[in-house]
Amino acid sequence: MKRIVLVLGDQLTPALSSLRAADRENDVVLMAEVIAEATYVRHHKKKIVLILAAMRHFAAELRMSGWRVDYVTLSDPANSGSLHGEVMRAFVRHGATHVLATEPGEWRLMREMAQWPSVTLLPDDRFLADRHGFASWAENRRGLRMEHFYRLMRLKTGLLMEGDQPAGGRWNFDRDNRNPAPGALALPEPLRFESDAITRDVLEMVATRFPDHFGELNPFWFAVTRAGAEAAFAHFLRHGLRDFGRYQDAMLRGNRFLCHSVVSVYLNLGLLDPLTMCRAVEVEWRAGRVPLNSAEGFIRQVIGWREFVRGIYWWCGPEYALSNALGAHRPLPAFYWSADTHMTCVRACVSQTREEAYAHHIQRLMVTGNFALLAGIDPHALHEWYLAVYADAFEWVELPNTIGMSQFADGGLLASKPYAASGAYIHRMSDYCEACTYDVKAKEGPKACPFNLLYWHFVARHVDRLRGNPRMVQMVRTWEGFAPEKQARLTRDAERFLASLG
Ligand code: FAD
Ligand code: DLZ
Ligand code: SF4
Repeated sequence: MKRIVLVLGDQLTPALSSLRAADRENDVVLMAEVIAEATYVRHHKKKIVLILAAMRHFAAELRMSGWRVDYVTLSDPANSGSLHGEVMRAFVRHGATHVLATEPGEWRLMREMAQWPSVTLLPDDRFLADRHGFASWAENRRGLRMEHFYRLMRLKTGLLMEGDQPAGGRWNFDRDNRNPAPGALALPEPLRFESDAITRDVLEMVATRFPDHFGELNPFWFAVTRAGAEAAFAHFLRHGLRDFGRYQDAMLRGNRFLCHSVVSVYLNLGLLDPLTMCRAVEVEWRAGRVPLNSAEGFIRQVIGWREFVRGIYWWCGPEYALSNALGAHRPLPAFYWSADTHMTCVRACVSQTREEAYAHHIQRLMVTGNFALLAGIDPHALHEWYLAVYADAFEWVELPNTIGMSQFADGGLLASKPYAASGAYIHRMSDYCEACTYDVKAKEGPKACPFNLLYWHFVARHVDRLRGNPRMVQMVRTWEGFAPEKQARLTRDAERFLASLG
């Protein structure tokens, strides 16, 4: 029986489970650029280029290694516009009757593909923790904490272990990782790549077909091949990893990447392998080239957070996307698209997102995420924003980060407390406030930093819920200790600001 092996845009891995199970002699690999996948949210232009250019390069690599690949471009006049339509057309072209595929990374497609008439879906085993293993771990626990899960992953992989003990005597070195940034000049930059003819074709096509999508197309400098992604990661190992831990939480107007690896874009497409990366990081530490806090910090993000959020995504089911435990319903302010705001921190993060389709974790969590949390923005609208604007955004990783970590919309399933902070946090970790119309030190009045005003408004809105959280109860007591006139002034100023959001 001849089969169609459907390989999706974020499955660009030669050892993918579907390719391992396929027969190179008889089966046909199908890769299809379809409008439905480019528009289920209106992805950033750079994200579309990254994915389609990487798909085209991967198809060429598969052909080189002996696969028969049927590649449908977006500009093919017969393109049906959907993955299902393309599979049906491929059945006819190749006389095939069955599809073999690795499970997709989204409930939306998972549910759709499971309905296809003749399909085999294989687990996506490019992760350390399989979905069912995570579910049995999660089901037997009262609370889900990344830190507990992470220790299991350390034990499972042996990464940074001395026997059954963590290297350096601690599992987590985060307390060494909270330095503000040094001068921008001391920092490395990610490796940038020239576009070849294949990528230039995609750039041209995206410019023509998606002119209204958010984001700048040029300069486009992401790698679009495995070799490129590996070079980008090797560059990070050499130049970024040493200070990765120390400056992980810092933000600077003059440097968008600091010591971050900027590899999620490659990892999430399948161009890099998480365990291989972490082993390479461990080698750097064992060779004495990088400190343990950096190596451990990086490894924790990859085998801890990345795996943990994926486990939560599949375990919680499709309804997780609708969580709204804090009852937040304010529409997403227009400046999330335009960057047109006097808040320098938000302006910097949104402008950078528009230009790069990238912002690092603290920019996502403590600036755009924190603002939305404090202002009570509808978490689903925010989720669609994050899914659209970042080149590394796929729902299995984006959704739990947004709904759970950033918005506390799952009521504390993923995070032990809301990541809510006043302007003081942003001031400590960045140089944004120095260039802001607002005064980060002002707590009230027209010049007061909106994060300060909204922080108390947030506490006041959720007094009952926050009182039950040992990590937030002090903030509730502080609010309740304010004189009624002060509470009224803060509430009035915050509401005036919220009304100005439109
Ligand atoms: P580095 O700081 O260099 O970290 C190394 C790697 O660790 C990353 O490449 C990534 O694979 C992994 N990692 C770090 N933190 C996380 C995390 N919280 N969850 C999962 N993996 C993590 N990450 C995505 O890959 N896709 C998303 O769509 C995404 N959406 C997010 C939305 C919000 C609201 C927040 C707060 C975080 C989101 N993250 C997402 C997590 C994190 O911000 C990015 O992984 C990181 O910024 C990618 O940049 P980097 O490769 O330079 O990461
Ligand atoms: C994100 C994306 C885009 C923009 N385009 C395509 C495409 O044309 N063809 C394809 O197979 N995949 C694409 N993708 C990735 C899918 O949306 C992704 O596989 C699902 O979101 C599951 O993670
Ligand atoms: Fe952001 Fe407030 Fe600082 Fe301005 S003063 S940059 S709004 S934190």
